[in-house]
Amino acid sequence: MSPTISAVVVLVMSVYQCLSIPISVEDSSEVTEKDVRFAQKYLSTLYHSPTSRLGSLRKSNANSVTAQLKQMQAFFGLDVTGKLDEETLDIMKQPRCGVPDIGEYNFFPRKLKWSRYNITYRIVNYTPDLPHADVDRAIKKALKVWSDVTPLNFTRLRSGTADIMVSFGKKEHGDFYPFDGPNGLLAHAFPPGDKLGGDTHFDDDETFTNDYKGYNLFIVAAHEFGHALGLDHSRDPGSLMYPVYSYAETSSFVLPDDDVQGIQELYGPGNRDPNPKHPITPEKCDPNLEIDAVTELRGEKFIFKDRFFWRVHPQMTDAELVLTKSFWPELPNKIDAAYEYPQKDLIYIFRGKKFWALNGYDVMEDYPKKLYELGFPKTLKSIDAAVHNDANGKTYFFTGEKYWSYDEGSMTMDKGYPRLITDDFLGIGEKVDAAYRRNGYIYFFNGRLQFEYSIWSKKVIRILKTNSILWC
Ligand SMILES: [Ca+2]
Ligand SMILES: [Ca+2]
Ligand SMILES: [Ca+2]
Ligand SMILES: [Zn+2]
Ligand SMILES: [Zn+2]
Repeated sequence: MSPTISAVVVLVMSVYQCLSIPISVEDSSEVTEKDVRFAQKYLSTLYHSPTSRLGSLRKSNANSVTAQLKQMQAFFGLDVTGKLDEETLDIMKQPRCGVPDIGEYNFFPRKLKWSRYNITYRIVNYTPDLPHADVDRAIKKALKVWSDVTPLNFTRLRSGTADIMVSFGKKEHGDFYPFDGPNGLLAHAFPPGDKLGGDTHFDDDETFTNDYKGYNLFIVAAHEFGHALGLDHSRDPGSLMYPVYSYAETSSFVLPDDDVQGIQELYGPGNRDPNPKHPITPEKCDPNLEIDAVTELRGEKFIFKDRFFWRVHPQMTDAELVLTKSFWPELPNKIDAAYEYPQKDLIYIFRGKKFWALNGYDVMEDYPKKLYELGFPKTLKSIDAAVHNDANGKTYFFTGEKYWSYDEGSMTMDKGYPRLITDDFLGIGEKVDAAYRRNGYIYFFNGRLQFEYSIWSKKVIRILKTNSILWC
């Protein structure tokens, strides 16, 4: 990418800003003037297309902004209206990578990649946020994510010019792609090539960390190196190359399958993959779909599967797939069970012997706690499912073929439990994967099936496919 092209981009951005091309706004929404300006800047930075760049210098038309907005909505799987609404703005405001989602590489019809397997890198300067050794380690580990699944080798240079020059900078930092202060854009990288090609820049107005707080340097770097090796953004919200930042457990990080496919298309597989099990993003309408846990939360349904949950609004037929850690970074990747206790506006999340109480985005103090603190035997390793019954104040916990009854009022386990599931919940099978309650029914999930169980008549009313909860 030549500096001339970059200069054109900056010029176009300023034209957009001074002409203030209107974006149509969804009528009922509470989108402000400031939001509109923000959205214009977002689109001109991240959705500029080669034609609109030059075209809009002469006759800047509102159509191209609408077209960009539609492209952005399509990229993120939103309703493609071409109008700015709150849902679209929410995504625009999430911290993300500064590399455009579309447009940037349309100049280059060929796939950009390095023509050799031995690549050098150099850490040019450091952030004050972390000790040098931590930065060195994060960068090395982030490159290893890619060399593990390809024949690529990375060698560190201490001086001179390396292929991948890694640096930290603020605002305008020498490449005509200025950073934007705290949050917003976190970093960017150039596709393989000479000079700036492969170079990777971090916005040092961010706080970079080696844990879940702030922005984890390893995660941000691993994403950027994907660009430095030739990858574009992915629409798969489970992929590393998804443009929006999300924390992932770094010690157990395994490159998702979508990214493995992408990089191996460019370089082929290596022969030293230490962990060939690369996580796949679940398909909601998979006829064999089984789920880990389900709960209501303030009227919405949260359906957990692997590292994700689907969020289903009561009036919407479209389920949004979200990484659990992007909502609650402190929670484990995968969970066993979840239930809502509306009286306290809490949901409880279970994994192994631990559980967490959550109020919206916040994890309550003193959590996680241990299962035995609820009255379970200390030997119990995990639970399968949990559901609260508003009608009698009890919460039922399912473990294998048995279930327990817990009294939320007295905060004690009821006497006489565990009992056999088949003795008290006829027709739902011998185990429960997940359960939630709604309008006098409990929905029990067991494999590919869900059972609509009437609390009053104590019997199964309907049997449905598990994926019907996702409107499939
Ligand atoms: Ca370079
Ligand atoms: Ca920033
Ligand atoms: Ca479960
Ligand atoms: Zn990116
Ligand atoms: Zn830069």
